[in-house]
Amino acid sequence: MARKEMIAMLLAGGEGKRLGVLTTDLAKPAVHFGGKYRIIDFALSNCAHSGIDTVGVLTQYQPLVLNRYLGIGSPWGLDRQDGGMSILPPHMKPKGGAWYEGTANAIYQNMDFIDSYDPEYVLIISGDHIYKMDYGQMLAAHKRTEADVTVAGIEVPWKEASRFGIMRTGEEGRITDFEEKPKLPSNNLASMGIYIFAWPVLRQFLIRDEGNRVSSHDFGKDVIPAMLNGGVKLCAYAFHGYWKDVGTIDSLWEANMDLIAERPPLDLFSRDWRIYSVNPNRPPQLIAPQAKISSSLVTEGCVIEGEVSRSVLSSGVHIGLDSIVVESVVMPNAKIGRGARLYRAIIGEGAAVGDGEQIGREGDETITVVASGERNNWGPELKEVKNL
Ligand code: ADQ
Ligand code: ADP
Repeated sequence: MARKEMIAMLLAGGEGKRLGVLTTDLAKPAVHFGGKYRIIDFALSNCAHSGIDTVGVLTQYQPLVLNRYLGIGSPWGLDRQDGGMSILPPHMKPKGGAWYEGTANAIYQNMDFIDSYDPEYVLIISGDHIYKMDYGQMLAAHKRTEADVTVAGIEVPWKEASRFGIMRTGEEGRITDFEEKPKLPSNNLASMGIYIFAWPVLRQFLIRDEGNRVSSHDFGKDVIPAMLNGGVKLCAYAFHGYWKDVGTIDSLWEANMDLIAERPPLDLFSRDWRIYSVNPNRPPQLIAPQAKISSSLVTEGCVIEGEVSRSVLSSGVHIGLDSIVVESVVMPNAKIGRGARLYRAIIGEGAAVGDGEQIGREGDETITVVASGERNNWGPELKEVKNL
């Protein structure tokens, strides 16, 4: 293999428990987002724009749809002989083999893959974040501070701080404290779970962590704290753009709503940082005479007969006559019956909401989720549409 200065390892194998019925048969990075994307598109597009041409994708939980979607990495410019995309599921080795335990163990089990590129740096990223980030700028900061490890950090609202790894920094951004998901956070500078490591340093600590019987083999819980205690130089890279971990129902809904805010904090329309995705190749969206649509994202293959406002519709969604859809996220090929009412709902892929059914309540803050239905059905058919 040709030598690479930096390769990326994308963690995409977690169970995504907190997304509940949306991830029972689907890995979280493959969950649909923003109408025409899947969550993993953001990290992969960032790699493409940052000039990273070698990406290992670590998969484990429910990988079927994800693998099929990633293919050979063409939308992200990763269909290449020299580097490119490699899907890395757990595998057997001469000395046995095992499922990936924590995130650090997943990387440990793929040390040979990393070694084959003899990289100076390894970028670890996650498949469940919505953001645009130039990893090249982060690498430049890593070199400037002469750190062994750089952890991307962002200030989060205090009430959310206990969902993240929380850092404190001293001079020149050097990390002095790190606590994974503290019950009582002492700061609101969160780790974004995006790390650049000097590969020899990470390699050494991964081997050490494997030998530690009480470790859960996780970056945030084990490896980063061990490095801090071991005198390794860790620096924070302050990120000031939009970043959202969409690991919970509320955050997934919020991130979708952010796209249709009056001034969207994340611009999907900018030409120079496009988010690449696999085109669903559906017919154009059809807006029937009775339909009303405002402040919404509507993807191809949708048929709209009812009223839709402040909502995000994925491809092949049918919104029936006399139905009302407000502040909702509808995944591909879901069918909303006649006269149905949706308020702050997330409707799973291929789900059917019956005629006259109501999901969520007007004025209620909570987000209601309807489980995915048949994943392979093919959206609405024209003969269902009346009065065209
Ligand atoms: P979490 O959000 O809890 O915390 P974690 O569960 O470690 O993240 O998952 C990170 C990524 O790794 C996800 O994309 C997940 O799918 C994947 N993953 C998890 N287990 C895996 C396994 N065994 N094999 C392969 N992939 C796996 C982390 C950090 C925090 C930080 C947040 C930011 O630990 O410090 O604040 O990310 O979101
Ligand atoms: P925004 O996301 O703020 O709307 P644009 O997408 O219009 O910004 O991009 C402005 C410039 O900044 C472009 O050159 C784009 O490539 C770059 N850019 C966008 N997001 C980021 C980011 N998170 N980190 C680094 N550069 C970025």
